[in-house]
Amino acid sequence: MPKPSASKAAAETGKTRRFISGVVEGFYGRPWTMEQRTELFQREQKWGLNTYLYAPKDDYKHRMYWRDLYSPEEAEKLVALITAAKKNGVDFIYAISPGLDITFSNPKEVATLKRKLDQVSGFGCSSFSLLFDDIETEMCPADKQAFSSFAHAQVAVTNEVFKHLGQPDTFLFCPTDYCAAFCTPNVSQSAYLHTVGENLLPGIDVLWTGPKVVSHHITVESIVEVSSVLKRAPVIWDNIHANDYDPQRIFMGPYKDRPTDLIPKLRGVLTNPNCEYYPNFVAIHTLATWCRSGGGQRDVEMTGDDDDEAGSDPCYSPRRALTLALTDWLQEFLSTDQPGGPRPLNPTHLKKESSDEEPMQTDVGDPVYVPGSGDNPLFTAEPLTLDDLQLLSELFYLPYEHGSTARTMLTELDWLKAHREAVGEAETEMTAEWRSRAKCFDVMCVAVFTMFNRLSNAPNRSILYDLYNYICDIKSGVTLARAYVKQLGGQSRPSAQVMTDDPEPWGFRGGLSGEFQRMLPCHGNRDLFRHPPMTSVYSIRPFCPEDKTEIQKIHMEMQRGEAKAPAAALPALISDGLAGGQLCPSPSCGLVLEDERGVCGYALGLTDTTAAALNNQRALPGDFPSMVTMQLHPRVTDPAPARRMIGSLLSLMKTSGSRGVFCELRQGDRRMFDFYSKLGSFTTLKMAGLPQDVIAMGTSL
Ligand code: GDL
Repeated sequence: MPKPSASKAAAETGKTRRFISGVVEGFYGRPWTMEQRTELFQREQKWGLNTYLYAPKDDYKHRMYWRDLYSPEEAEKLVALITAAKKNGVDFIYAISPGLDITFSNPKEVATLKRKLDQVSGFGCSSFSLLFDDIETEMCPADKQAFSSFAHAQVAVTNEVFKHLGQPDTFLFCPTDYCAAFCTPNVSQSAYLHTVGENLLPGIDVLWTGPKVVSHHITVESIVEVSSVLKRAPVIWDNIHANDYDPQRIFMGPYKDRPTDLIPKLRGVLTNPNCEYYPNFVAIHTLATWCRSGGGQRDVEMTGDDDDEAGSDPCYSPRRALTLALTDWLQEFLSTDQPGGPRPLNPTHLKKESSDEEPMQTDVGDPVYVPGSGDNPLFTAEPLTLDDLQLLSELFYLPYEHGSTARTMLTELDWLKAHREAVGEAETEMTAEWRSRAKCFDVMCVAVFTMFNRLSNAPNRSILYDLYNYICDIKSGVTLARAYVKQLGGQSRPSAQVMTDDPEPWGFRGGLSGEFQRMLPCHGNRDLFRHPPMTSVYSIRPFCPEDKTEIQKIHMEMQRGEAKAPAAALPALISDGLAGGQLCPSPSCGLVLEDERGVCGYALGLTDTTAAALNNQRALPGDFPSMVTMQLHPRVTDPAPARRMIGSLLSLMKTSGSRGVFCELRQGDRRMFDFYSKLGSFTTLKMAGLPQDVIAMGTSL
């Protein structure tokens, strides 16, 4: 017998329902353990969060095998979990995702769904959710006959299940169009959302991720708009800290870019954070701070200040919320989490003293080894500091933003590169400013290594192990950058480990996926770090025959510029045929650079130059059977897109089987000569038959 709806009762008595706040375990990949979830409930209670939505995408019986009932062993664990949630004042919402293969119009399917939820209800669970995210939107023939749209099918089943369960106080529905970017043509005109808004029973709340799947900002206006279509305030499913889409990223920056003015306009916020449980301390702690800051009252502690971005929130400062979180997290790092693990670090243990004091007794009664005067001193590490955690958070900040130290490191590396290039290859004397900034960069790199060492020695191993891959990765990246700056400053030879012909496997960073990315013409276009403001936005795309005229124009214009005399006076290059349109680039070996005005550069390659070289009476240099030619319109003053374009072309040529490429340059073309010289990999070649004022340069691939 369905019991009366508590939410309806609340609505009738005018009682406001509590703001839903907490965590959704809704990511792809390895679900959290029961122990981690139980610990999460304790944290939620401590920090004032009230909800946990159970929705692990890769838990068999949540999605793929949603029809299957839980075994007695599984049931026992779920009962314990639901009990633990209750004990900690956390509302446990059980979600199920039947959308992969349910036939909405088949009563047997609906009965199966009810049976499954009845089983979970029997475990003591009283809050439920039906999720229809990330599924095929095409209905099967039977459903097409029964329902006028996909939204109607979902709403009919959801309403029926909601009623079957006695109209629970908390019942959430995740639509298939769960963010503005998925709505056609937009939120206010989305037929799907209108159907949901008009037909879903009022006691059911709707999940929404904001403008995008991972929303950078969520504005009050956007929520007002979607609420009017849905006819209810949504519960935000926030993917700001989710990292299941990129194995190299993890997010430990503060909850951010959601004004606290949103709170009265929302039904709740649930964060779907990183797959790794322990590094979510910051994500959940700062969300809790944000939720507490939303009473409309200025909190002196939390008020944004000059250090926060312009237009900062009067009630919430991400910077301060982060410091609060990191201060608490530090205590956890410093406490041993497993028997037999290292003792909590105590600064007095750190002195490398040899003494003839009595050995100290440990908990288990083993004598502590104290090295004698001639012995090796004990390995010691300084304890982790708040500054280390601050740095960790800044290196792994947020999906659309690096933390301030990370930004400074990128800016400095960029400056050091650009200014070393400006000085020129021949000059070895660097300016005092360059040296001093290189030194500061080095200090920043060392701080990363120190942080790595202290983290690796932290007594809490569970947190460390969750972070390990990420901190190793950043350590390697910073090591490479540091070596590169030293090389630029003439302090070391080109990084031996990286440039060798026979690298260790860590020389092939990123594996196959890395290779795919480097091969794509747009590789590098999507860096989170923006270079100093540029006036143009460039894109690189594959060459097509229609580009020939524009390429010829740039080619002719540059020739005129070089010669300051009629083109006929210039020595002929093999590549003139490529740029002039008489020769075609080899398949997939042509790229075109465009800005807002159109084609502004090209890079073309010929994998086998034998015939073309013969026509020009040249003898090909043995190891360089292929040729490239590249040119940029003078309006392109930024060297970065050109570097990206030649990098991509070389990758494409390598994939096409080339082992070495050369290019020919007229001596008047200083610009391209400087460009190739600064790339580092091209060197001048000897080539028989070369006209006097033509230079050949080449690189192995
Ligand atoms: C999604 C998925 C979620 C995933 C997230 C980030 C929702 C409603 N669904 O689209 O399971 O973790 O992206 O990759 O967000």
